[in-house]
Amino acid sequence: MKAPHSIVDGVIGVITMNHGKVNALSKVLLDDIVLSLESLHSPPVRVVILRAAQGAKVFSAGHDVRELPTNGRDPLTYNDPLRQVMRKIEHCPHPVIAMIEGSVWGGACELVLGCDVIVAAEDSTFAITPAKLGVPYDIHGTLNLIKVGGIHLLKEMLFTAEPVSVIRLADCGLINHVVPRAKLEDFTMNLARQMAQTSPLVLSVLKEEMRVLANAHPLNPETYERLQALRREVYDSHDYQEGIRAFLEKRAPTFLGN
Ligand code: LCV
Repeated sequence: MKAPHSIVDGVIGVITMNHGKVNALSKVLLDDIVLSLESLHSPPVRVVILRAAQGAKVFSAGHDVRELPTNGRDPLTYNDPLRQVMRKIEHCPHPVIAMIEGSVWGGACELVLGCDVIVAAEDSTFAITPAKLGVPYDIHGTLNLIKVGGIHLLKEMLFTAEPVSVIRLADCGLINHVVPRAKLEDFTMNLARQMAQTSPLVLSVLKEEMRVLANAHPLNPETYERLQALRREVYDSHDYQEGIRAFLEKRAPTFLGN
């Protein structure tokens, strides 16, 4: 498996992403995360930790760019494997803690920011990259970014696509804790143990309550169709093809704005 899981102390489920050098979010890796989350859904598990292998330099390089379609199809739809993982995390009855070591890129930022609590090693960074790749971020993903707050910081991250230190992200409230690498595992486990001692019924109800309340943004069909049309302008563009081609050819893209 690319995302095997284990159970620590009888109640803490740990999913470890271990897929190649950079944990690119391929369908294979994301499907494995779904399977692990399903296995950890029921008692005795009370908390889940999502992590990369110990000592990782890259937590995840984001979407597997090689799997993005270049045939005019929407690259990030409802059934995209990342969307399926995000729904699993949202509907998981337990708190899901992201434990971050290394750099987090593109779609992996959404994966992490969509977890319930985030603990990061102090030298970790986050870069949200659609503008560098010419990719139309998906609607739900954009809403999820807005929901975590820090809108000015998020806009800067989206508009520059540059890595930002977790220390700055924590200062802005996007990350819960930043700790030295050597203490990351102990710190995260202790946090998980504290959560595991509380009422699992109350935690699951609170989590679902907050999910429903945070999603109370009705969109009328016309607005939704307009957003889809805006995104389509991007995935039908020269810049989308150029962004992916440049990534695969390991060169800087030449964007034309159309
Ligand atoms: C496929 C990869 C990837 C990768 N996919 O090692 O959110 S959106 O809209 O942006 C969305 C579409 C998305 O998430 O896009 C992906 C965003 N990710 C990035 O922009 C990060 C791209 N990767 C990098 O900048 C570097 O690879 C990092 C800094 C992560 C690691 O650098 P390092 O020097 O340690 P390499 O670059 O040599 O990468 C190792 C292998 O992994 C492939 C990369 O092409 C290389 O393949 P080869 O060994 O075949 O040369 N790789 C890296 N990221 N996202 N493949």
